[in-house]
Amino acid sequence: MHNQFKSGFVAIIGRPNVGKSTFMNHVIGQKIAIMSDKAQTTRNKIQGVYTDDTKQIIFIDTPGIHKPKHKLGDFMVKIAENALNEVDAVLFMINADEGYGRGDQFIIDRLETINKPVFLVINKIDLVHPDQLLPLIEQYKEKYSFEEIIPISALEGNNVNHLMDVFTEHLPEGPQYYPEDQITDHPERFIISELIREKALHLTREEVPHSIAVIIEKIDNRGEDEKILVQASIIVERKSQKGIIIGKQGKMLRDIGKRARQDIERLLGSKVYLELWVKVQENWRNKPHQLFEYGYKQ
Ligand code: GDP
Ligand code: MG
Ligand code: K
Repeated sequence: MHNQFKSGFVAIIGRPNVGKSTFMNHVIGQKIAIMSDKAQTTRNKIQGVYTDDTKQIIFIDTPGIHKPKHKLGDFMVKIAENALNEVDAVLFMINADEGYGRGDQFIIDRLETINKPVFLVINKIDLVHPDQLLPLIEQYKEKYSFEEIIPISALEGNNVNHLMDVFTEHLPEGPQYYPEDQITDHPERFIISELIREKALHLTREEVPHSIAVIIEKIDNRGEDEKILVQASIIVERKSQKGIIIGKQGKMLRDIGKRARQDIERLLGSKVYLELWVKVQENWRNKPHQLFEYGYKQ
């Protein structure tokens, strides 16, 4: 019998310079843009998509998992935690050549709030003597209950295929979400959708449930006045929720739009036209993959 195709979302987290980009480059190839390599400041959501005959893995970056540095920081941490709860597996990468650090503790604290398989990836084993590895493994084992601990060298490619096999076993059967040649998504898409969603939840004082979704329909540069056009739909499950979000004479929706626009302008560093619609779509949550519906749609 033919094996079922597997697909899933995998977050790669870890302190700067542990080798996350090197790993991505090894797995996905040179095609991946190194623009995602701005360490703390990157807000990229999808880092890369790996596809072969048996599986598709969408690698996700969760910038907010690091200590907050700027104003959007706390919010980023929140969405990073949300994002981690929606992926199928988490790869927590550390550097074999360094000990346990405070940055790692911050990340492990975040991991305590999720219930997804977390794999500890000990990278750069080419830099250490094998005898150094065991104490490091013991140390991290005490900190968190990892699904498995896998040493690799992303630079030399050692054990990388094994790592791919190990976490793929934990991925669900699923469709191919992206075309084979898809390498990266529009980097800001996800953050923008989450900013709008947050404003909607906040301003309606959470009268609408957290299940609302925001789909970014379009992000477009408008030549003339250098503003960026963002068109988005807020998806609710019931007509009554649509009424709450639109508000009296549209006031609520205007407020949501105004606040969201200010944050998006800060995010993109540009003036923005934000156009919002509200759509009722019953049972949207029963679609194949929640994360996919949250704004990853092409
Ligand atoms: P990121 O910040 O986590 O994305 O880390 P990078 O992928 O940018 O890697 C940081 C540095 O570590 C670069 O100079 C890489 O060449 C180096 N590096 C990454 N993986 C390995 C490895 O397995 N072995 C060695 N020796 N160096 C590595
Ligand atoms: Mg990097
Ligand atoms: K990054």
